[in-house]
Amino acid sequence: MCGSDTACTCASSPTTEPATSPDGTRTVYQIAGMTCGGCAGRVSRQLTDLPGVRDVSVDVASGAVTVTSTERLDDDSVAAAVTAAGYQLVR
Ligand SMILES: [Cu+2]
Repeated sequence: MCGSDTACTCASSPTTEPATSPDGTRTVYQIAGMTCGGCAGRVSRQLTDLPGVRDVSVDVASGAVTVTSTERLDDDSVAAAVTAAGYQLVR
């Protein structure tokens, strides 16, 4: 990528962020249709209602929704919650 064979630092560096942390499992979902903070709020509320969910963080610009839960969530449950909010889970 950077044109240098030696001492290249642009190669992919190892991910230091663990998939699971002591406070739960973090999963990033891609959701289509969100355009503003109101959308984010609706999605966030629906997902927060799912059993085991501890935290929901929505990035409207990219459509990425990070869900922290005590255990791994069922994709269908997440999709249903997103649909209930009026949006679509991309998978
Ligand atoms: Cu909106």
